[in-house]
Amino acid sequence: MTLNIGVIGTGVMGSDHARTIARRVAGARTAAVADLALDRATALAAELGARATDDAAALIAADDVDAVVIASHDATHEALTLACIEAGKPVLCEKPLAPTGEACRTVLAAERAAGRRLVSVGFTRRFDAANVELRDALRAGAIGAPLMVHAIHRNMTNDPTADSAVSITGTAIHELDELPWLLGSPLVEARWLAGRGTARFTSRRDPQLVLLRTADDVLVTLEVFVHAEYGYDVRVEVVGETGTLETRQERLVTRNTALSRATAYFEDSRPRYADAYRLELQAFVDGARTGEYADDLADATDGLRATLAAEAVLASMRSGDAEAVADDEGDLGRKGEDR
Ligand code: ISE
Repeated sequence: MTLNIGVIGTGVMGSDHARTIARRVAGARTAAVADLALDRATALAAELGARATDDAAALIAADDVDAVVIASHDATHEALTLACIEAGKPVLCEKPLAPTGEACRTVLAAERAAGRRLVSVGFTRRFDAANVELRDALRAGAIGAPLMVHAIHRNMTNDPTADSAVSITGTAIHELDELPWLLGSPLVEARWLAGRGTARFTSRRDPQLVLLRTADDVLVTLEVFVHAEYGYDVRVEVVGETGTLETRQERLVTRNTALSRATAYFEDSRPRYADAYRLELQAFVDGARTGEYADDLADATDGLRATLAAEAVLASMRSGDAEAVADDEGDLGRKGEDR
């Protein structure tokens, strides 16, 4: 049985997901797309043989939609995810699950009341081949115990109307999930810093530096630079007792011409993580069809933990001090087990 998926939001990520589902995910099709920009949704629907609407609630309730992907504005995630739970439809919500821990807990409570897993969260880095290889090497003891991590998250540019907090809730949120997943240890403390900012992007502090500490006392530096201009440069280095592990992934071809050697960066996350997005969507479809979800597909508890870490960073942005990351208080969702 082919899974009919409705995609809410036909912006950059939503249209990319709709096309990936339609062309590169087995066992599913893009049945409907929703966006307030109905002309944009209509054009995408025509391209994919789907139907278009400007009513997200109607799409969720529709009989020809079995599961939902939410790629609309972050502020809509909580309400739309709750509507999917109410309709009993599996949902993959783009990060963040919700802007506050309280809103994430509301989603978790609704899912628990539904009695089965329905919610997955789009922390795509878990499906990136380089990250999986690094985590496997770390788990195999390749460098001994991890001691320190240096993470870099640079965009060519980003929303010029967004404030400094969005660099955390919309960009660093990836690392706030990815790093505990890589290290197998939750984040317990955060400190936010910013120094000289670029004069070429003045709507927010840019770059920003976040210092994190895990429950295993591993220190992390996380640089977030959303108007770096030169390329989409996302990488992580783990420093261990006997060596380091680092991810690098520019384009696959290095050019050697005229006495020079050059490689190129991707423009943004879509080409850089194209296969990770496909694997994530495939994992969601497989889970929605069987009820058994891959461990690496983030659930609502993972969404809560990342948002709690983001809240600690924002608290430090306000206080200037290190701030503790709130505990998930055992709010481990339907599974009920820690990981
Ligand atoms: C965007 O929403 C993403 O998810 C990208 O991975 C991130 O690099 C970018 O900063 C975000 O705006």
